[in-house]
Amino acid sequence: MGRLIIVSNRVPSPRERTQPAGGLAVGLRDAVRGGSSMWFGWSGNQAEGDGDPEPSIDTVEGVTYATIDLTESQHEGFYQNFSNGILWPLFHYRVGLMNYSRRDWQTYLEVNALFARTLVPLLKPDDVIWVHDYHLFPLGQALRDLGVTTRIGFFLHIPVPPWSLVRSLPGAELLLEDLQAYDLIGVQTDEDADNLNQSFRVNGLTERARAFPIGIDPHEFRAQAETGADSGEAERLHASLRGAALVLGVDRLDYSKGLPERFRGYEALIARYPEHRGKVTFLQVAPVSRGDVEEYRVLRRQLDELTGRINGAYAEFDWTPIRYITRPIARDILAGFYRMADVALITPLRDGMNLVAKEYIAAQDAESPGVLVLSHFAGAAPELDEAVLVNPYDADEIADALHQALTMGLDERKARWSKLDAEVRRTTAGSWARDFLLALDEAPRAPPTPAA
Ligand code: GDG
Repeated sequence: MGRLIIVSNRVPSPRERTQPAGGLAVGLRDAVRGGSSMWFGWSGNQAEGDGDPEPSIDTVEGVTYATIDLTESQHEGFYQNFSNGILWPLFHYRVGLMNYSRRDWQTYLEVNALFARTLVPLLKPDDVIWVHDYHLFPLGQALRDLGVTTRIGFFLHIPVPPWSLVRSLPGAELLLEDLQAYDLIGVQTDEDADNLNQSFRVNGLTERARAFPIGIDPHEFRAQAETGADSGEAERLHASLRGAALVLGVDRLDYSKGLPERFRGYEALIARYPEHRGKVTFLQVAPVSRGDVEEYRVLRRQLDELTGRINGAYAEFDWTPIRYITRPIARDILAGFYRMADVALITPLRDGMNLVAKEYIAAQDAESPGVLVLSHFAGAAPELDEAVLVNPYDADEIADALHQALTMGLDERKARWSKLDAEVRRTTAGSWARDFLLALDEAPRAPPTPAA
């Protein structure tokens, strides 16, 4: 067996205790454990000179971490502008937020070529390469152009819209052609696979997409939640609620997560069901993400305003309807909060999967589990269909779902939760990686690259 080479834009620093919020790092950390593997990507640091950077290499607990620095203009064009300002909104069905520029597209291609040039000297002939996410669509082709013939798989963590939307990206056909260099393309749901295969088909390309829904490590998360629920922080949170029910939201501060719509849904609950006033508290944890992209700054201002307005209108001198935190919270404490929460309110407008939904289920106490209110548009919804599913655009539907969740009897909570828990245990981070890599091993090989 050759090594497993994971490539992603950001490589989490193995020596840092606090890991950044974000689903990709969480899923992959579990995948690289055990076996011989290398994780390659951007260090998060700024390069000084203009020449190709030297990778820095660090081996921790059997995993080799090889990272390169990027210059400020590479980071801006490749990561901030093209990946997060163009591809992210487009793939989340938000074409109107896409800020297209040819120059950024060029930088995106150049950085992918740079990743390929610096990775190739580190490769061995029987390595298996697994590339992750939209930052690196063209990497497989760039590696093939440099003569790499081993298996290369790709996994896309975000949703895939139909071709009628994808085609709004100038040059979308070129990206699809580049994707043909991968032997297998994994996406989160059947809908995503159908959409991507449709894009391949209408462009006369081979259908290579298959659904591999990502999971978590439920045993580890449950243990963290049990420890976290006994922490001083959980005790303080509990005491501060003074008997009120806890509704919890946890998301990176991102416009795909439906936060303003969610706040309005919660407002509709306390407006239309006055019996919950003073009896419920909504805690939203939303660590700031991509704060240097304009749309994210706009969203933050909007949420600041909404929170202030709703609290101003409904608070009592001894009750605050919404508690809103934009700093990250340590993972084990957060897990404890999940366990304490009576309801998790997870209402993205679009989401590749949404690991928070799975973590919430894993964290529950089987004797008195909480209720998951989940958007139809999360990739997790087809698997977690025993949740109370909502259309996140309808504030009144969110309010009704919250009321249903807050008043649900123990028997129904247990019945729903045990089915959800079985789903969360069925596809874990480990089984996801194994299933993908097995399928990659068996996939028909991508056709050889035509001579340049
Ligand atoms: C992308 C796709 C897909 C959140 N706040 C804090 C914190 N988190 C952790 C959560 C969870 C992770 O970050 C978020 O994962 P999600 O899956 O919910 O969302 P994205 O970051 O958008 O991830 C997504 C995922 O990739 C995997 O394929 O599911 O659809 O968008 O683990 O717990 N962690 C800590 N403090 C926080 O305040 N420590």
